[in-house]
Amino acid sequence: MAFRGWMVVSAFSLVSSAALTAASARAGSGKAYVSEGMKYEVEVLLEADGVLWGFDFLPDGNIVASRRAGDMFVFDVRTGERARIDGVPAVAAVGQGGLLDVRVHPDFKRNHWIYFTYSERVGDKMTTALGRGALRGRRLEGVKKLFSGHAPGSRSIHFGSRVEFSGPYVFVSVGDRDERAGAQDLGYHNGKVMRLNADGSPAEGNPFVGADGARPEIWTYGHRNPQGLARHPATGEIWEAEMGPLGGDEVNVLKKGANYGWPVVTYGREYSGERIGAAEKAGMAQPVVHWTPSISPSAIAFYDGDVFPKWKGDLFVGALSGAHLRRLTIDGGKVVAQEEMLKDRGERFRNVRQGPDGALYYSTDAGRLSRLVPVGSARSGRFTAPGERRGRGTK
Ligand SMILES: [Ca+2]
Repeated sequence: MAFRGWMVVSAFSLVSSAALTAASARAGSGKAYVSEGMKYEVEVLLEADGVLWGFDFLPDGNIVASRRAGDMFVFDVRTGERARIDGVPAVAAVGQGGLLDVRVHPDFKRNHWIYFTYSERVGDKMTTALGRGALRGRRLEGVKKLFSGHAPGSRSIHFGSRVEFSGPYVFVSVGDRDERAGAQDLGYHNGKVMRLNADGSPAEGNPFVGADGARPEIWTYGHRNPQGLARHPATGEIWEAEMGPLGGDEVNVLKKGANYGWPVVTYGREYSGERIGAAEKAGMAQPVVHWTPSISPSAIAFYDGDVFPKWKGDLFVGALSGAHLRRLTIDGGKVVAQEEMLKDRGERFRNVRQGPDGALYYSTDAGRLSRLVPVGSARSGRFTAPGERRGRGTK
């Protein structure tokens, strides 16, 4: 496929190679999958190099995406054109670190704000940071660091992190940085989910404001490596997914000030097989669902679109080591059914989001950005959701 793309580039040198990669990939596999009686197929939109960590939708229907290696770009779904965004700060792309999540602020039309998380160097250590800039044209302007996790650590793993908006608040998750005790210590941001104002300051009403030695940004604690955050479209609750060690991956519903247990309470074990903690303890919240063996959940997303009506209310989980997209049917806050999807594709599913067109989009560690559409609509490249016009997003 790459060779064919290169050939076309030679013939039509005015068109960018990124555009051609997308256009030739769009032909898709044409393979039909079935879920809840609905036939769907995968439309590969883009093949980038390396881990496509985050992506989100701009109001004009274009997609802003982050590569863990450290760059951000805007992708035009209609033309396949990809344009690099200038002004992205340098990140520490080491181990699991790099440029991580990227989100479009709900009020982007007015403020042009893009939020992103990344691992940054602090002396000879690293930590997780949250940045914001205004996207104007193909440039991030007025970039500011809004938050930087305490304390920086020497390991290059467990940075988290996701960003989720809810009303005026910005939720950000940070991993335990492989220093377990910190997840239970309110003096550290490690192993926590923060609730911030739009400018990165601690939100009013946060549970540990004024508590001795506690970080005022903290909303919940006792997390290991949370790479999934999603606001429930009906209840407004923030749901979270985190990776356990050997087993013990979890999805949690976040409650103000709650302790999710790590490493005191976990269903996971040491890689040697030894127990780490107890399964339960009074005062520590239990997950909604947990997985042993591990599937390594990265992003999570609720589906509430009209394109796949039988998926309404379901939670999608991108699994890395599990190499599938997992669909959870939720009833009364409980997981009542699970489906492993797209297992035949052999991908590590890094991010998943519903598009403004009602299709389900995902990105992978191999750098593919794809969407699930009803069978027959991918190859035309003209998929349009019922009752919606292309490029008229709401997010
Ligand atoms: Ca837990």
